[in-house]
Formats: sequence, structure tokens, C-alpha cells
Amino acid sequence: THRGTRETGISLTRYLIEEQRAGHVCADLRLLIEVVARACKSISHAVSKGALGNVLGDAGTDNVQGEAQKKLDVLSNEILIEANEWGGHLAALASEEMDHCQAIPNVYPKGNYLLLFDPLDGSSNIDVNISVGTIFSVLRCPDGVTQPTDEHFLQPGTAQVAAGYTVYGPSTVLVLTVGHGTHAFTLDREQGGFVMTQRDIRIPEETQEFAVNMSNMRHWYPPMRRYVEDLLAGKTGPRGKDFNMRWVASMVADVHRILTRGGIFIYPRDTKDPDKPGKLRLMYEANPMAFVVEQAGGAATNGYERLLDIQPSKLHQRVAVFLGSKNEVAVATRYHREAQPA
Ligand code: P6P
Repeated sequence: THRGTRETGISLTRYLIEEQRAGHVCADLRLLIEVVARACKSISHAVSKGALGNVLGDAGTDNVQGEAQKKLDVLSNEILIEANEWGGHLAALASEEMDHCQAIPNVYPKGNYLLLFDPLDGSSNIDVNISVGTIFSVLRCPDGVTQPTDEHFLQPGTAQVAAGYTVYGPSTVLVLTVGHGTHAFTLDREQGGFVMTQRDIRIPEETQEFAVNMSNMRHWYPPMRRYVEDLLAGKTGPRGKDFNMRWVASMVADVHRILTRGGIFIYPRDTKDPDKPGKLRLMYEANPMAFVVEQAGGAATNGYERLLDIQPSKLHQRVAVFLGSKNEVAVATRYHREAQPA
């Protein structure tokens, strides 16, 4: 088969064509990813208008999580739905902003994929002009299912055929994996296309940088407290090295930094709400990020087991997240596993 180029600087379209030639994606999945990228371009345009676009502030509605929606949350959700309805590659889609999945209306041709997304993650940062992002995950629709329901989405992260995110920062960068490495594409605003700027991203296996919301410390279970106390003890402590901390409170921005220079991102379960296993959502935040991170040589667990192996039971279920530099995630997970009640 034709060996694709190993260069960067190629367009997203060319990268996807070469992945199709290599047998890594089929035409339908390639076209679905192009549709998602086009929707992210529109969201980038809306986000970058800021106060000039009359899109800041609250929408005056709450989402399924009971969180106040920002106008841009609703707008981004609508952009992703509209772009995917007529595309013909989807059987159904699910969003953080909607209670249940949404089948593609019968007036449009249907495809064999299920798309999940958090249309604008970290949206509380928009009004203070801090980077936000779109996270997406693609699953196969089970054979013979023409009217998918939430249950058909409940597949483990290992079933993803594609996943990624777009970070709307100083530059707009789409990070994507189709299971053959993780690559980054920067939006060229003049030409309106995504250009590959990093191929085969590799997360450093060691790190001296952790990302956690320290204000929750008094709510953590003992393993998490011990792990972080040892990080804070620095060179003279059990870890034998000093650590730095970064917390943007926008998962996409924190994960992108980790993908770029290493680090560990942690949102653990805590005693604030013992019924919740964590704050972040498994299906459209943790799983796509875990796929991207693993394909870049990193690791992702819930403190005890590999995130991608978790069998979901609810569309909006939450999970604890430990992800990033492989060896650091292993250390943090060991603190938890060893503390696990026998
Ligand atoms: P906290 C944003 O609301 C989000 O879902 C993630 O993007 C982010 O990592 C986390 O919550 C921030 O949570 O409790 O620090 O505000």
C-alpha cells in the first residue's frame, strides 16, 4: 500500500485520507471526523468573538447535571448537532448538555457510528477568557440497531474507534487519535483548515508537575492525601524530587499541557459527595482523554483500574481520573491500590 508521508505540515484531510489508505479508518469514519473538525472551527470562531459576539454569560438554563449553561455551551451543542445531522455518518449522538442520546432524524441518511461530546468543557472559564475546549468520542453503533438508545452507548473506552479534543486557546488545536498514535492539528485561520503541527506525540514518562484542585484537600480519602503530601514534601521527602503545580480548571487545557510537556492530572473521588465516584464524566470526558493519552504513551486510571476498561452503566456517570505521565500515574495508582481495603 502507498506509504503515507511521515511529515507534519499536511492537512487534516490528507492525514485522514492516508489513514484510510492504510486501512486504519473507513470512509465513513474519515468523513465523520471531518464534520466534527468543521464544527470545532465554527465553535472556535464563536468563542474567539468574546464580548463582541454577544455569546458570553449565562443562557439562563441548566443542563442535565444541574449546572448553569453558558450561551456558548448551548451554541456549541447546537453547532455539533446541526453539523452531524445531515452528514449521514451517525446513527445517534450524545452530549453532556442533553439528558438522553438523540437519534439522527429519519429525514437524513444514517451511518454506523455513535458520537459523544462535551461541546464546551470548562465553559465557566469563558467569561474570564481562559482556554476551553470540545471533547469528542466515537463508538460503533451495534449491528442491526437502527434506533439507538442510551444503552447502546454504554461501551467501555477500549471500544472507541476515534477520540480527541479541540482546545480554543491562543491557537486552536485539534488533537486526534484513531488508534494509531496521537497527532495535533493547528487551525490556520487564513485558509480555514487544520494543519498537522505534531505527529506521534509522546508524553514524557516522568514528570515534576501535578494538576489538582488543592482546595479539596480536606475532603480527600487518605491515599490521595498521602500521595499529594509526599509530592509537596519535595526533594527531602519520599519522592526525592521537587514538584510544581498547575491547575487551569479547564480539563482540555490541563490535558493539552500534559500531552505537550508531561504531568499528572488528578480529579479524585472525595468525601464531599460520597455517592459520586468523581466529578468528571466517563463517557465524554475521561474516556476520550484516556484514549488520546494512552496513544501518546501515557496512562489513565480511576486510582485502581485502567479507565478504558471500565464497563459503563449510565450515560452521564462520573469517574475519578488520574492521567498523564505513565510512571507518575503508576505511583499515584499504587498509593490507592495499596490502601484499598483487603
Ligand atoms: P473544579 C470544568 O468544569 C471541569 O469539568 C473540567 O474541565 C475541570 O478539570 C474541572 O471541572 C474543574 O473542577 O472543581 O476545579 O472547578
